[in-house]
Order: sequence, then C-alpha cells, then structure tokens
Amino acid sequence: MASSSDESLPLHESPQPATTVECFENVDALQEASEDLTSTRKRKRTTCKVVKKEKQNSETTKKRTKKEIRQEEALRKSEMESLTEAIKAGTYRKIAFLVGAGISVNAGIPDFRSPKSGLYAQVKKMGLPHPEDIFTLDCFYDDPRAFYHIAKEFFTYEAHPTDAHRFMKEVESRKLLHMVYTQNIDGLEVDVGISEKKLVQAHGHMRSAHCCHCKKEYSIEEFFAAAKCDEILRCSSCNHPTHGIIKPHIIFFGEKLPRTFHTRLQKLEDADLIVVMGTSLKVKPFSTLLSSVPSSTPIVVINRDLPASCTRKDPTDRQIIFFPGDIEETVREMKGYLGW
Ligand code: CNA
Repeated sequence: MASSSDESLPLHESPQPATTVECFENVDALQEASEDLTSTRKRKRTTCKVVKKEKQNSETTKKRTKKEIRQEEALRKSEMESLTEAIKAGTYRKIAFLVGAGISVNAGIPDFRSPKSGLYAQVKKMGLPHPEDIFTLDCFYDDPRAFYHIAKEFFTYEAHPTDAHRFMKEVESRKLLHMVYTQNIDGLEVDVGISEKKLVQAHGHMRSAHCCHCKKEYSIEEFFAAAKCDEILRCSSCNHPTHGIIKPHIIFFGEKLPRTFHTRLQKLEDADLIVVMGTSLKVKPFSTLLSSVPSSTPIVVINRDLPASCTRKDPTDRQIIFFPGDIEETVREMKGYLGW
C-alpha cells in the first residue's frame, strides 16, 4: 500500500541535509517562532482554533450542494451505525490502531504537515528551507541547536491525553484492543495507560536520552535542563568531539526503528479491525503497515483528510470507511453510538 508517489521524506530515505549554515542561521528565527507559539498557547490553545479554521477553509474550497451534504451525512450516519453495531455485537475483538501526530494536536502539540499550524509550516515560515532536516543525524551532528530548540519549545509543554487517547484506552479496558502502533514521540499513549505489551512507539519517545556515540544513557531531565538553558548536553563519558551529543530516544530520518516495531509487526495481520487516526501515512516504513493487513480486514480512517495511500485503487477491493473531520469530535460521536 505504500505509495511510490509519497511526497514526504520517508524514514529510510533521508532528505538531502541543508547546509550547516542554513541550520545555524535560522536558530534565531526558530526562537521567534516559538515565542509566537507560546503566546498562541496562552491565547487558550489557539492551535485547535487554527485547525478548525483550516478545516472550514478546506471545506469551502470545494463547494458542495445541500443535496451532497445531506447524502454525505446520511452515509456517515449509516456507516457509523453499522460499525458501532458490529463492535457492540462482538464482531471485532482485536482492534488495532495506527496513529500519528493528529491525535495529539488537540493536546496542543502541532503535527508535522497541517498546512498552517503544522510544525513544518511554522519552521518553514521562519526561513528554514528544509524543516525536516532538523530530524536528520547529519544536521544534528553539524549543529544540534535547532533540534534542542524545537525539543524545548514543543516537548516541554505539558500536554495531556486527548479524547482519541482515552478512546483507545477505553477499547483496551473493554478487552477489545489488539495493538496500538504510534508514530508519536510524546508518550501520551503511555500517560493514558495503554499497556506496554500492546504498544509500539515506532519512532521512539522523549522519556529518556542517550549519547549518539557511546550510547550511554542520560535522563530526559538532564537533556531538557540543558535545552532550557540553550546549552547542548555532551557526553562526559566518551567525550567524542562530533557524535558525543545527547539525544532523546527518538528516531531520526534514516535511523533504524526500535526492535519492537519489527517483532510486533506480524501481530497486525491478526487484527480484525484497523483504525487509522491522525496520520498522513507519509513516513516510511510506518506508511507501509497497511500492506501487511489482509484485504478482508476493514480499515476505518478517522482524519481530516484521507491519506493518499488509502485512496489508491485497491485491486482487492479492501473496505475503507472514512470519517472525515476533527478526530476528537468523531471519537466522541462514535462513543455516543457505542453507548460508552
Ligand atoms: P502528519 O504528517 O503531520 O499528519 C497528521 C495528520 O493528522 C494529517 O493528515 C492532518 O490532516 C491530521 N490532523 C491533524 N489534526 C487533526 C484533527 N484535529 N482532526 C483530524 N485530523 C487531524 O503526521 P504523521 O504522524 O502522519 O507523521 C509522522 C511523524 C510526525 C512522526 O515521525 C512523528 O514523530 C511526528 N510528530 C509527532 C508528534 C507527536 O509526538 N505528537 C508531533 C509532531 C510530529
């Protein structure tokens, strides 16, 4: 299912890194960007409002007739009813979630690719031509300041699980959860209480850190303490001049995914329902996960837009049920139908 026409920068195909100078020159701009973000958060989580505005904008771009809207609403209602009736009837007992940054947007953490509010747009606006370079080892070794800055601004913010996280936990509490495969590094799945054995944090997490050269472990508190003072934490053990830098346990573009991603990959085949939430499915190899799902397994997509890899003409006629709109609203609607 992975689209060969993906525009994004796949995890195992690193982008051409920007020059060191480009990274350096834009640290001040990033500072300004993050000041913007802080005031945005102060103004009662305006991120969510921006997201809503974007939603309205995209909806008005394509003018739909009243009849079309009524038809869409009727279809949504009937699909929501049959899905939730099937869950209530016990048809699906092994539900697997494939999730991404979109489920944490309502917690105040921007995603990558939303056109205005996404992290890439905010960083790009400030003049960094290739924002994704911040997440490459080449740029990190050249100048870790940009990444430290982003980490300080976006991941020290105290975020709490959203309704989407709570929905997954509810599914687990009702013994219907098969697995959660997340691309998120914010750890909100852990905070909401998803058990470790049911969770794959495919792109790592921000709970601990290590030296990129000798792998010595450091606490995330040490990392953030340095980041907050705009200092770079270097390894006191190996003192390696270029690679002895402390980085959280998150996976950069081009790095290997954690072992659990590979060892628990096969479990996806046994799921009887797949729910995709809050991801553009543009980052490989995560985006290829759906290809290991048998074509008889229905896929539910809860997202503002349908990921490109889900719209491709599927010769197996896979059933894809798409609930467009805000994730939080959709999961609340679903819970209502489920009577949870
Ligand atoms: P992405 O490419 O930014 O896609 C996010 C998707 O969510 C888009 O399709 C949006 O339209 C959709 N979306 C955002 N908000 C909403 C909403 N409120 N309602 C409905 N849909 C919404 O992000 P992906 O997760 O697909 O990309 C994978 C990257 C993002 C991974 O490498 C992550 O580590 C990385 N990331 C993680 C976080 C985090 O941990 N919270 C934050 C930013 C980026």
